Formats: sequence, C-alpha cells, structure tokens
Amino acid sequence: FSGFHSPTATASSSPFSDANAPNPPFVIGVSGGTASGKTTVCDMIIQQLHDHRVVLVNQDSFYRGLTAEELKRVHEYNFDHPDAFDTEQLLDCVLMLKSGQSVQVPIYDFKHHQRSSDSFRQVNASDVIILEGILVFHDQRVRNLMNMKIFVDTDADVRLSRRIKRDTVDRGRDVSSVLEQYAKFVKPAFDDFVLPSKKYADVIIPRGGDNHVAIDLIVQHIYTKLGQHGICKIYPNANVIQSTFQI
Ligand code: UZR
Ligand code: MG
Repeated sequence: FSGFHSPTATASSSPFSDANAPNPPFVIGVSGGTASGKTTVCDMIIQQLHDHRVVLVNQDSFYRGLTAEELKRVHEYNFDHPDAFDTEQLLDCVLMLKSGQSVQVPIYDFKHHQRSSDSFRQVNASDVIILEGILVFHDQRVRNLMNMKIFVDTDADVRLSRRIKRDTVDRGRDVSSVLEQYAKFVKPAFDDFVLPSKKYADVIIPRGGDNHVAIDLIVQHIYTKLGQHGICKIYPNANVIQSTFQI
C-alpha cells in the first residue's frame, strides 16, 4: 500500500494463523440506484444478525477527494461515474478484511467533497462484511470477493423523491440543483453503469427496506452459510467472544 490513503493493517497478526483459525468472513454486496434503500436493507440485515460480528463498508467512503481545480467546477463533476471512486483502495480494503485483518477506512465529507486528512474509521475483522454502494458490482475483482450479491430495486420516481428530500433536508441543497444534477449525471450513470450491473445480483429485492420477507430469507441464508463455516470465532480485536449459535 502506498501512502496514508490506503487501508492499513492494524492487527499484529492474522487471526487465521493458528490451527483453530476461523473461516474467512462472509462478504455480502448490496447495490442499487441512489436512494433505493440500500442503507435500510443493510441496517435490517445487521439488526437481525445480532449474534454475529457484522461490519458495514460503504463505497461512499472511497470517493476520491476533489482537487482545487475540480472544486471550482463542482457542478460539472460526475459523482455517479465509476472513476469518482478509488476502486483499488476499496479492493485492498475488502481483501484485507477477508483475510482477517483490520483496516482503516477513509472518512469522506459530502459537503466539502474531501476526505478527512487525519481521521479514519477502524473496521475490524468480522464474521460478515457488508459492502454497500451504487457501483459495488461494477468492478469484476470486487464482485469476485462477494459470497452473496443483493440488488435493491426501487422505482425511479420513488428514488428521485427520496433523493430530493435527502439532499434538501440533510445536505442543504435546493430542489432545482438536485433535479439538474439528477438529469445530468445521476440518471445517465444509473442507466449506463448501475442498471447493467444488476445482472450480477444473486437476489433482487423489490421495494427495498419495505420488503421484510426478502430480508428474512436473506438472513436465513446467511445463518445457514455461517453454520457451515463453523460455530466459534475469536478475533483478536473483538471485545466479545462469539459463542455457539443455534437456528
Ligand atoms: P447513495 N454524492 C454527492 O451528492 N456528493 C458527493 O460529494 C459525493 C457523492 C452523491 C452521488 C451519488 N451523486 O448519486 C450518491 N451525485 O451520492 C450516491 N450527484 O449515494 O447511494 O446513498 O444515494
Ligand atoms: Mg446510502
């Protein structure tokens, strides 16, 4: 890894080095268009997997910070294009987590379109890693690390209305600028990159977080897979020791 922008190993040794080594984490990819309910679906899965260590990694964290030049013309910057993300760094990060090492995930500031220069979020090795974002199925190498791929499929009108609400309420933007950006970048990138990646999904969830049946089925599947992996996992950075679970 080069520089401080890359995820850094913090575990002194891999938890998989001894004979009782746990199996590699179960990696779940969650994709879908903007404001489709990806975060809600992830939160619901995490809540229902309460007896396992689960970590969420957001593709948003890997947005490249904008240069001074790009910032001057931020309205022309396409945040919905695959090149807006540092995919090499995301790949390194998931590879390390998958091999049982902790990583430092960057912190991205949506208001200033910059990464925090001095703080990171420490993400520890876990039983389940969820990787969430509009373009997490775009890169084949990232896709290949996933044990399960979920696409959250929500109608475009529902997504746009949620996006307007989120950007005006949470990000202090005005409606006309949100609509302009949607027409110029968000919708074309959805058609060109997000929708074509839907074909890689194992499971497509209609209506996102409202679909409790789909979430229940997914959680049952994860439990089955973890059950096949083994029952007792001890991670060096864990403050809890996993105990046997039953289903
Ligand atoms: P989700 N985005 C911003 O609005 N500002 C940034 O600095 C970086 C990203 C938006 C991005 C994309 N696009 O549609 C959305 N724009 O975040 C993805 N314009 O996040 O999947 O949560 O909607
Ligand atoms: Mg989100």
